[in-house]
Parts: sequence; C-alpha cells; structure tokens
Amino acid sequence: MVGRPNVGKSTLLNRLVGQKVSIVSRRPQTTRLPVTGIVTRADAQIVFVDTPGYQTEHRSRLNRIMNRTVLSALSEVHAVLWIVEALRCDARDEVVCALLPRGTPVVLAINKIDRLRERRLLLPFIEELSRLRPFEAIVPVSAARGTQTGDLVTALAGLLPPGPPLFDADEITTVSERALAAELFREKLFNRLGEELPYSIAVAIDRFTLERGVRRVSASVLVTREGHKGIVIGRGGEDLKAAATQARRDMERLFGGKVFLEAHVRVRKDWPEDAATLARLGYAS
Ligand SMILES: Nc1nc2c(ncn2[C@@H]2O[C@H](COP(=O)(O)OP(=O)(O)OP(=O)(O)O)[C@@H](O)[C@H]2O)c(=O)[nH]1
Ligand SMILES: [Mg+2]
Repeated sequence: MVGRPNVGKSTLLNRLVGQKVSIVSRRPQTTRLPVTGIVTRADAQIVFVDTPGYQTEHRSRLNRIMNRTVLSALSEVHAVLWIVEALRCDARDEVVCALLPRGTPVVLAINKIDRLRERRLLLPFIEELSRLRPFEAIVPVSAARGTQTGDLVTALAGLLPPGPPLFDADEITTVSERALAAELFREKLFNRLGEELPYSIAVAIDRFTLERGVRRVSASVLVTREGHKGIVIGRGGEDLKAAATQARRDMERLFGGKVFLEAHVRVRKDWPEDAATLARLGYAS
C-alpha cells in the first residue's frame, strides 16, 4: 500500500483487517514504519503492507528512512496497491506513480469517494489516471465507510501466486505488541497536539512485560525541545494522562487483556537525526 501522505492508506488497512493495526491521524506523515495487516478469506490470504506516505518535502534522516521503507516494500511484494484521493491527484502523487515497479501488477484505489459532491466527475478522473500506466484494476473506495473495499481484496487476490496460507486465520498483523503499543500511544498524542509538534514526537517503549494476562508498559515520549515538554504534558498533566488513557484502552481492545501504561516525557534534541535513537525506536536505518 503506497501513496503520498494522508490519502488514507492506514485507514484502508484497518478497514480491510477489521481492527486498528495502523495508526491514523488527520495530519500527513503519520505512519513511520511498515505495518502488516493480514486478511484471510476462504479463497485467499493477503498480507498487506502499509507504508509511510512518500515524502517530497521534509528531509530529516527519519524522512529518508520513511522513504526507503516505501521503496523496499515496493521491491518485495507480489502486487502493489497505489492509493490516491478522489479528484486530487497532484505532483506528489505523480512522484509515487513514477516509483511503481514495472514488473509488478498495480491496482489503483481512489479513496475518499464519500467526500465527492458530484459523482459524475469521477469517470473523467478515472480516465485521466488510467493513462498514467497500466493498472490491473481501478477501484473507487471509501476507507472510512467501507464502500467497495471488498472489490479491492478480490482484485488483489487474483494477482497473488497460489500457495498455502502463511498465517492462521485469526492472525491480523506481524507487528509486535511492543511496537503496536508505541504506535497507539503516538496516535493519541498526535491527535491532541497542534500543527507542527507531532512531527517532532516519538514514543519509545522502555519496558513491556506480560504476566498472568496483564501487560505493563513503560513509555517515553521523546520531544526535540524543552518547551515542548509542557505542551505534551498539559496543564496539571492532563493532556498526557488523557492520551495515555485512550492508548491504554486501544491496547486492551487489541491485545485482549488488562494494560497498565506509564509515561514520561524526555527531551532528545535531535532524535529525528540520530541513528541510534532511530534504531531504538524501531525505525530501521
Ligand atoms: N472522508 C474520508 N476521510 C478519510 C478516508 N480515509 C481516510 N480518511 C481520513 O484521511 C486522514 C488521513 O488518513 P490516514 O489513514 O492516516 O492516511 P495515510 O495515507 O495513512 O497517511 P500517512 O500515514 O501520513 O501517509 C484521516 O483524517 C482519515 O480519517 C475516507 O475514505 N473518507
Ligand atoms: Mg498511514
């Protein structure tokens, strides 16, 4: 699953899997790691790989790693799902289109069709896109509402090589609980913060234990400036506490058991540039 930032890749993955495995926010650059989502049907099993939105602007080491994640995913898959927004294909989308490998089948999903006021504009848009390169299928969808997402699965299933399923039917991701915990917490922080701050935030899991069905998670929220600390924590610690509570609830739902989450905010001035910290955060360098 590739596309420019914010087109709805992660929303679509969650819709296909039926659970939140990949975090979503209204801001671009939300996904930083490749996130797998496994869909098992009677006739097929598809392992989707959600990727970070391909960056054409920001240029930190983190951004370069995010872009490399996209390229390596593209080189390793049996089929590519390229996602664009309905009626909004711009230069950033064309950059992604140029990355699509020649030898791999590509399905194009046109997302957010629930937002369309005039449906008749969709047909000329599809025609325009179909000239960019060959596609196995072009499927208009709404990830938010689940419109036609089943057709997407059917189109992709037809492109996969025959073979036994790789995963049990109840498995939904290969991402570790530890990494999922960090991501869910980051999502809640992202959603609470103002415009620029989210990009300078990361969540590191210092400790994750599972004992008699109870998970204890200790997390550090990394910020790049002393002044950001107070913003993340909020007055009386309220914001951090609320984000942690929401994250804990999501974790309990996803992991199926009680979770205790403890959080600290730490200043790490140049974590988006620091190879060791990026590696520790699970962002391969
Ligand atoms: N109206 C509408 N909004 C959608 C739809 N799909 C996603 N969104 C919204 O679009 C925004 C971005 O969604 P994400 O799923 O985080 O997008 P993404 O492509 O994964 O973004 P990055 O990880 O930053 O590349 C969120 O506010 C979603 O709620 C859709 O089908 N309809
Ligand atoms: Mg995403």
